[in-house]
Amino acid sequence: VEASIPEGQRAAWKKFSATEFKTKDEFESEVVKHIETTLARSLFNCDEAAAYGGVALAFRDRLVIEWNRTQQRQSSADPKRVYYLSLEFLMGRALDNAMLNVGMKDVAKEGLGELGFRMEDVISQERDAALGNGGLGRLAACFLDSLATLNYPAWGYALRYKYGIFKQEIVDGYQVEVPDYWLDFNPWEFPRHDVTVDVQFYGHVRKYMDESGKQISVWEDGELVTAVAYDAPIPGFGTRTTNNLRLWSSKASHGEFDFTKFNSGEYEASVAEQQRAETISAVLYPNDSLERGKELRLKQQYFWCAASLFDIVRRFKKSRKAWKEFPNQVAIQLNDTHPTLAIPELMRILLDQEGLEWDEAWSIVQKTFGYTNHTVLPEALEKWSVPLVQHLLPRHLQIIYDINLNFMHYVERNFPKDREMLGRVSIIEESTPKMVRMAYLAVIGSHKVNGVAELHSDLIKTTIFKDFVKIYGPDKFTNVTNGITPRRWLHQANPRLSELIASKLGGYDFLRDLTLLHKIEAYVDDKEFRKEFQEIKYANKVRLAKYTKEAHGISVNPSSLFDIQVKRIHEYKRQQLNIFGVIYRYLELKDMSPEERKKVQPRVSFFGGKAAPGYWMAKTIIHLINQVGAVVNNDKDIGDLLKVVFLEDYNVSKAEIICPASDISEHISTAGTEASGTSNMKFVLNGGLVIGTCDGANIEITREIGEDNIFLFGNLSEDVEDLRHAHTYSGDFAIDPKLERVFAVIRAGRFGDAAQFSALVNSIVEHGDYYLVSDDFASYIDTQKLIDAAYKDQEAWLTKTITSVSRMGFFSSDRCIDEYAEMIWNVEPLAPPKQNGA
Ligand code: GLG
Repeated sequence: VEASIPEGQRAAWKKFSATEFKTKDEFESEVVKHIETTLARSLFNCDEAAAYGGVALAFRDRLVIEWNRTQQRQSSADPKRVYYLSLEFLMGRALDNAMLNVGMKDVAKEGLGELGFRMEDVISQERDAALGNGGLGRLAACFLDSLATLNYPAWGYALRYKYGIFKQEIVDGYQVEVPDYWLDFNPWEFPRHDVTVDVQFYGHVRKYMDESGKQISVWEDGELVTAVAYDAPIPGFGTRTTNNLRLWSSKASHGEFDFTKFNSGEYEASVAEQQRAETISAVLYPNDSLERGKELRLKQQYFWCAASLFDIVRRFKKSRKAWKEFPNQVAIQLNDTHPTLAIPELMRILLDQEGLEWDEAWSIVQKTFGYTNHTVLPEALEKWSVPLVQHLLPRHLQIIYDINLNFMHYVERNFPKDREMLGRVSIIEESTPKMVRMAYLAVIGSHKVNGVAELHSDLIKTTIFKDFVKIYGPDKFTNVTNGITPRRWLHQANPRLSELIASKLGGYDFLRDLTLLHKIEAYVDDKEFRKEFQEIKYANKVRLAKYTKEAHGISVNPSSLFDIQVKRIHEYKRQQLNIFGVIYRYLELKDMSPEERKKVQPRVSFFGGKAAPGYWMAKTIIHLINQVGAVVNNDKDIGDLLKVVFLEDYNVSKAEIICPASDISEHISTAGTEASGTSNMKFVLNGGLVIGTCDGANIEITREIGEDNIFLFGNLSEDVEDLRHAHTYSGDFAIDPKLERVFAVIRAGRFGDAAQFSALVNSIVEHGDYYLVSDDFASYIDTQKLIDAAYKDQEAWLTKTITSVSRMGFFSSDRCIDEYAEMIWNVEPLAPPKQNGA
């Protein structure tokens, strides 16, 4: 790599090179310097927010030093790199993570104390970076943590949304969305005003023959929007590798605004173009597992893919290797179909700009991409209308048609007898208007396709991609079961449990190799260990109870059984099943005599999660939960026996408080609908048990921890189709009598105006109960009773939780990343040198 400082001056440079703080005093000196200079505050006006700023900047300096070294090391070694393209990265807070990964938190805590601040207060000043909706975005964030920790040369690429996922407020029991402007102070990002890409939209394609008779396509007369890079350092745990997350921000391409218009008095018109351009990266679409075909969304996708690909190709070209080497230098993973336009975009670059022949370009493309599918729900499968793609990306539509034509020929040759197959697998759906099926394009343009848990990966092969398994053979399809980073979801969220484990295992190696957890199973009968383990769970419940009181004014008893369901609100995840079960429990309590009530296991039912703003049924479910809470929590007969809490604005930093505090968490999706789920892993790793259906990763959790340690219920995925069919056609579909009782009190207005809940009830009673709430209700209630009984035997319960924790090693995202690296990316780690100094 060329250095910009001449040989003769490098000694001086090196002498003054930035260094990391090493002691408490050095830390304090940097914090004070940043507060006084970078933030222009003083001894007299330093509040907790400013203290957060000072600490964040001090740690940021450390990260930047290692980040620069890592980037330089990767530039000179020039190994194969991984590029993880994800429209969402749900990062949460960065400071605590930086301190833990860098390993200086204790020093900082002491130093901060000397300056007059408490570490917890300072940490909680930070806003969540909430550039994601739910599981898919958080998975991407866990993957970045693992990639850095395992020393893989890897980049994340996404958009720098001005507004992340909205903040949820509950007003009179209803969800209200409030914009999340999170950038007013974000010390973790670095604008790279020198790293820009002009991205084209609209226009048309001109074709001509060159002298050699070759067809040339020129995409011209479009509109340009500039992408500006913003970089964020991603530190690994216990390693100096610090990778890069690059976020693109959009701005108008020629100057700031139109001066001719400005000078002629058309002030508003003069800034219109600028605003139009900035709109592209303005806001994250707040839908989880739902796609709605809006032009701005397609613009976001192309803008991000084009900028990222330009950047990746630019980096590749620096190495001056032949094009056929591209797949040996570059692995691109498509996180869902959102970045699928990267496939025709790379084709366009190779064909139109680099002059490669189709076959060579296509072979490079297929070897470069891998595609991860995250759902089989039909409403989540992306399709874009052909006229829209034609209008916005005319050249890409031609390339997609050419890809499809070649593919159709291939299918025709290989399956001459199955004429229907062509229509079924075509990238273009012959509807009105015609639609581009993005998932098919992603499958055809990639060398590997993976699902995110075993059941899910099997299901995609027998449902949405069945024909493609025939066409390509089964080896193109694989599974990588999801995982979570134990740094954030154990060490950071539950420091006391992490410390207890470390005390038994002789250190924190388990945070880098989570399978070492199996060694704590030896302590399952150790009195001292059991006592501490139980105390830690209790303390975590106290912490959540305290939060519940502060945030919602609801007092809950930490000795109650804490039952938690936190995730996006969606009919397939069945929060309605949970709340109907709560109502049923309430009715049973009301029926009891005071004597009988004394024998009941007290319980708190916690809910949390956002509904997509346009998802009316999900909003109704939130409303019902809050209405039930209002009745139950104020019923003198009930007291502590049952409480219902809706935790407002569920997000990553709240999950860090919530996940360690469960006795039971609920993962109760209709079998076959939840691809994996990842909060199930977080709850079990923190010593909670699960009530769940045989769905997603619940199945593998059961395999790992043993079926005695999980409460499974409900119909199996192989029976779902028949049940649905019977609901609609057999005529004798009867609602479960216990559920009927619940509906009767809702209809009677026990939880407020019944009309508000009629669509929810009718979706089950009259419209076929697509999510099998009634079919699973009895088995759900019975299983909840088993849980109450099991919880009475605290010793047996404790044994189950300790055993489960010790068997969760498989669910580290480090294991996932090693599997991707080996099966899909073919990349090797690039470890930092042992000695300091790059
Ligand atoms: C998905 C699924 C989840 C899955 C997550 C990460 O719904 O089951 O755990 O991604 O793979 N669309 C999603 O958020």
